[in-house]
Amino acid sequence: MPGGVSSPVRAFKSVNGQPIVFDRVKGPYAWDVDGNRFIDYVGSWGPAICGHAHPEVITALQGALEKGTSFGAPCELENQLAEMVIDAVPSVEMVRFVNSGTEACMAVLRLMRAFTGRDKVIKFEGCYHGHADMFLVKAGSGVATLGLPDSPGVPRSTTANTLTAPYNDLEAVKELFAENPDAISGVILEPVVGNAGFITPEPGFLEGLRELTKENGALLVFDEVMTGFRISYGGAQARFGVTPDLTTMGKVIGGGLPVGAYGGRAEIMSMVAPAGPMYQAGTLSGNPLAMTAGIKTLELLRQEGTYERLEATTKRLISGILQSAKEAGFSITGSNISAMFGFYLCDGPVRNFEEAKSADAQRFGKLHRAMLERGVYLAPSAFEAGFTSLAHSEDDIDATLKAFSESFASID
Ligand code: KE4
Repeated sequence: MPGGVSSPVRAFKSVNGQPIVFDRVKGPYAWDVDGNRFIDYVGSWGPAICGHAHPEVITALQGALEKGTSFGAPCELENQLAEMVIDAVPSVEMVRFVNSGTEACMAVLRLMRAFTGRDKVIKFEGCYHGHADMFLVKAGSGVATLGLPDSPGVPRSTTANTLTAPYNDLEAVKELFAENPDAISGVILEPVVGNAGFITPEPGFLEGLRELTKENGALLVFDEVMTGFRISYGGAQARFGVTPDLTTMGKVIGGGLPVGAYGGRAEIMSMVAPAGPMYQAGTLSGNPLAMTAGIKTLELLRQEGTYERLEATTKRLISGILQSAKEAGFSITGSNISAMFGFYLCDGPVRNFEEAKSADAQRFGKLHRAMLERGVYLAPSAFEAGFTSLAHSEDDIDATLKAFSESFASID
């Protein structure tokens, strides 16, 4: 297995460490094969928002297993999850399930082009939309972590239609539209960036993109694979009150099983085969196991008080992290929105990828190792966000903050 992992960011390369091999997870915890327990703030990169292996999700899956693992035919469950997504996410009138966020983003780009008849797309530096060729341009997450701004194997002809701008820079987007009249199918972005560390949209940025795309006959697409059902039950679009034309989702809606989805205005989604001519398909799309895990997870999330609780837990965590860093004399900037948080070891503010790269990645590596030694598992990269869950207790947060305080005091 290349690098000994199934996904690059797990290799701990950017924190100069050896990956931890997990044996099992439960609630906020992970245990490695040597029996060491960690308080987990990666949560399988987002899906474990209710806590790992939630008993109600496991029970629902056990029931579904008895009826088979994959049908390759329509099933009631996919309609049930589709209705829950449509009811929750403001932009979604129609939805198609796939098996990963990458698939969802690949399909949504094809749909943007099919609907507008235009080939170019605007993405933002540091945003990551999966590993499809046309998105591997100044991407975030593992691409940034491994310093692969343009991966080998991606033809220039493919990325020639991918235009990039700095995040939070409306003027740069305006210029791209002016330089490429009637040629840009749309703008795709993480409405809250979790793949360049944690970068929030400045006031007016999302609203400005909504206006600019409308003025130019282009589509606005929110990649909510990470923010969906995490920033709020309706995603970032509900929280910020900006409705895109199309949305991609993943992670949480699979409840820990492989699921991605793309959806949006029925007028656009009706182009997707077999309703329309735009082809996209998948053997395991909508499979009953993944649908079952997703349905149960959303049922748990839509309960009263869920997001207030996630906000309180995460606010206490990030506030404590900032305080312990400052007490140790470190420069730090950071924040949270609901159950997503991040910090940079620099003065800040961090408004885009260039500023994120100015943070002290070496020192982050030392902090990451010090925290592992104290039983806390942070994302193994300065270019990732952190994730809390409904399972992280007050005691877990206390223990985490104690580990941060000791770790900051122990590194230089
Ligand atoms: P997947 O193909 O990994 O399911 O989704 C791709 C994707 C698309 N869009 C956004 C906003 C995403 O965050 C992701 C995947 N996120 C990374 C974590 N930063 C997945 C972890 C990994 O690559 O191992």
